[in-house]
Amino acid sequence: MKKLTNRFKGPTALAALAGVAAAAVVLSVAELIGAFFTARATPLIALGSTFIDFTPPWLKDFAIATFGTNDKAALFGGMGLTILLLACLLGVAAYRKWALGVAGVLLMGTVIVASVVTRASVKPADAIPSLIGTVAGLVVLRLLVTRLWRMSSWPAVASDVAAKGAERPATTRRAFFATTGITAGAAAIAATGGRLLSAARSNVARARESLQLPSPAKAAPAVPAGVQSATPGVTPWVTPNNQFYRIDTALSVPEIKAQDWELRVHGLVEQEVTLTFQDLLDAELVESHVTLTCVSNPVGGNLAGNAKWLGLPIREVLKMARPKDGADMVLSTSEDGFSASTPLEVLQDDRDAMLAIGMNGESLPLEHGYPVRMVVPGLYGFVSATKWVVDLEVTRFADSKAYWTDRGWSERGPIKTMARVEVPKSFAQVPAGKVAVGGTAWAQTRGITKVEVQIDNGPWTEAVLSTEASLVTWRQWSFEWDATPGPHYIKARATDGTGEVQTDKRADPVPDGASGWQSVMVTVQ
Ligand SMILES: Nc1nc2c(c(=O)[nH]1)N[C@H]1C(S)=C(S)[C@@H](COP(=O)(O)O)O[C@H]1N2
Ligand SMILES: [Mo]
Repeated sequence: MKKLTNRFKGPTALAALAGVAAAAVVLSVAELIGAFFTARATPLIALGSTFIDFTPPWLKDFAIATFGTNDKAALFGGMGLTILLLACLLGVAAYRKWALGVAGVLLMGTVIVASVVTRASVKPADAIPSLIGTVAGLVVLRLLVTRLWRMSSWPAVASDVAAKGAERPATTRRAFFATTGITAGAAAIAATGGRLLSAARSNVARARESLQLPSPAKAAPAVPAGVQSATPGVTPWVTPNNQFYRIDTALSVPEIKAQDWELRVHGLVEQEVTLTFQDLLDAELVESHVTLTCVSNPVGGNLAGNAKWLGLPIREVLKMARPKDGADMVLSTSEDGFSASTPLEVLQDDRDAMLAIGMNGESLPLEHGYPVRMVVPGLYGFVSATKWVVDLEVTRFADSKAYWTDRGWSERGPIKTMARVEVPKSFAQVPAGKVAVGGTAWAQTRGITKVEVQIDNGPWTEAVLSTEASLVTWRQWSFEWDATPGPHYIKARATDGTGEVQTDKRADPVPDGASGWQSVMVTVQ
């Protein structure tokens, strides 16, 4: 029994450690060298992105519902754990049979290289860091495993291990830990250095700061007084850039220099058009407030934001390209390979769908699509709001599929009417008497004409609507509630400009947006 414990506990744990060190070397060496290549092609980012691409809709939905805009941190956490476990197995396998170790490292290298080279807009040379990392990992694994074999204190495990260790000088446990420790330390330094170096080498953020936006040919209509809900604590009507929700598949934000940016407009068009950033600066830009909404937003969720956008109406670009008969969709693609299918007529009508370069008076923040993104009033972001947009293909819904359509989501995504209760918050404790209730409602392009509130199973009562700024922005509301002690439920529902009352039918975000009435439980004291 003693023998068995020794055999499996001692060397196995150390072998696992060796595996972890080797995997750390693969990733950190590749990360460090990767600083000189495309950021998106460093192994951790590429692996994570590949994982996202294969994420089924239910899991994406779960991740966003559970972690919200922290979904990326959660992804990296999960990925780290998985790699850790596999690395332990790798070490143990290599210790038992070296050929298995070689196979394991090569498999790891292959998976990384495959995920690197299948990213959009990466060059074959971007595989170099991962290849070097793989070789380095293999060398380190061999080094550490050899030390383990040479440790005389283990009873022979298998005959070939014994044979290998027999005639060599013995290594001590301490020497093994020292080597592993140095390796792990070096890996940590290399990985951190790689990240810092990537950041230092990127000057897109600085270029963005110094970019001067032109003034619009058509300024945004002045925001009328009284758009803000009278209830304190309701979301600001204009969402500041640093509070604007961020949802995308980009683990590393694409860094596109404005002077390198080009948009190709092609497909079913009479005339292919290529636009440069300078073309946009020189064009007649328009400015308008538009509320963006994510299809993954659960009832009562906060994946919606309202900003003042500056850009060129896509209508004008399409006029130059002249779509052919039969075209009914524009497939917009980002530099990192995301794509969205937007109905052609939506981009041609007077709602001012735009190629935006400005957000609330600044250049687009990098994570919101710098230098150019699409903003399309009335449609969820996944079918319209392509950030880092570089390609518009005029095509047909029957011929092309967008990124999320291929992953179980709808090919079209008009925004559903939604009322949100923001004050009081769920599970709040409030004093009896007059309680200010308030929130935000939206039904972009149709507008909000009524919000009603229901307490428990009482009558639906009209809330006070704040001033309407336009049909493409959200509208806030407030409601004075005479609260009596005890637990209560506050529900809200909106009516849109067509007269349709928000449905109480519950739907999940997949495939075309959540619906249902939000119900907020509060305790009145
Ligand atoms: N390139 C790119 N653009 C994208 C996405 C993406 O994953 N990649 N996500 C879309 C989705 S689902 C939404 S809801 C909006 C969110 O825009 P925001 O992050 O600026 O709020 O961007 C859209 N544009
Ligand atoms: Mo979204």
